[in-house]
Amino acid sequence: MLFRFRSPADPTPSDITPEGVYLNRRRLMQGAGVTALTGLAGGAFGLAGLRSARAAEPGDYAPLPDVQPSAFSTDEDQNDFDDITTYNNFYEFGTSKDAPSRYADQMATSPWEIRVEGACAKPGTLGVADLIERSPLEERIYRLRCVEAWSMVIPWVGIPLASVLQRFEPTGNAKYVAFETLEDPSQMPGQRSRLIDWPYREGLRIDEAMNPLTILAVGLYGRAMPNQNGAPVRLIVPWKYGFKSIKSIVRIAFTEDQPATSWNRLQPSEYGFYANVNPNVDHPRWSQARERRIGDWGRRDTLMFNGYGEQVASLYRGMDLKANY
Ligand SMILES: Nc1nc2c(c(=O)[nH]1)N[C@H]1C(S)=C(S)[C@@H](COP(=O)(O)O)O[C@H]1N2
Ligand SMILES: [Mo]
Repeated sequence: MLFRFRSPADPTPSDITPEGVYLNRRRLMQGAGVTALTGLAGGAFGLAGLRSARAAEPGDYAPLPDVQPSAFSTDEDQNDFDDITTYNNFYEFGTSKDAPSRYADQMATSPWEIRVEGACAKPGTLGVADLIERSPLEERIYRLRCVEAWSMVIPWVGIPLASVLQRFEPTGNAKYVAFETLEDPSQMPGQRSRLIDWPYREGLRIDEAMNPLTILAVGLYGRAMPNQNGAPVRLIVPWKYGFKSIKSIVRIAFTEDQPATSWNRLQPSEYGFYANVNPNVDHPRWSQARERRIGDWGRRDTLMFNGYGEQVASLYRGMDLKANY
């Protein structure tokens, strides 16, 4: 079910300006706005690109074989397939929540390779078909908490990121891991508008990347990943705000220095590098204390580290989480 109702307790759209609207406004102030806005609303997509939303069905996606359950999964109610595949953030396809489900089928996801390079002994490429075929797949039913104060519970299918990274033998200089999404405006109409300095970039400290909770997800609900959710392979870091979980990855690099990340670069006072879910540290424009689970009426308390503190709190011992937001 697509969420269409707002409880009176919800922040209004003006409380939580979707990142893209904020950016359009910023560009307006820079004098480039008219082009940016019209580009996004019509021109960039073109009439032929205007599609009606069609609910995806699990049966549209290939089943993934031998998916094992995980002790890290939550037993909370899972969001419907329909919610998970029609209420998305994937700015490469537009800034509205339904744009990815309308436009992401323009992206070709097979064959797909990820370049892995930087501070490692064995740089190379990772073929995604091969990765899926040869890796033990796990179901990880995780909470995903968006910085916009909504959340979902999603049954991902994935592979621990650590097991993938280790194949490339990171060296002692590998202090961070940087990730990049595909950049191809011919397949990603949102990239024809310069909302973000494409490609979308994210990064983790190496110990965060190696934490057993961190996965590369290749599907959901036991099936291949829908394009709007980041096919064919995306990151999932469940204790961090959703924007860290970068989609449709084509490059992974081990780095010595903290890599530049898209949201941090756009608005450093609002989006930190760490972006750990933290109900005690408000976003400058709204509270992070509570959240709306998509599909629910009311709101619930947001949990420290999105409820994954037992696994990850030790990563941040001694750090000031107000300064390192
Ligand atoms: N490349 C890319 N990755 C991205 C985004 C994006 O716009 N582009 N949005 C992020 C945000 S803000 C969220 S909340 C999650 C949403 O994932 P979902 O649509 O699968 O629920 O993806 C993240 N990964
Ligand atoms: Mo998000």
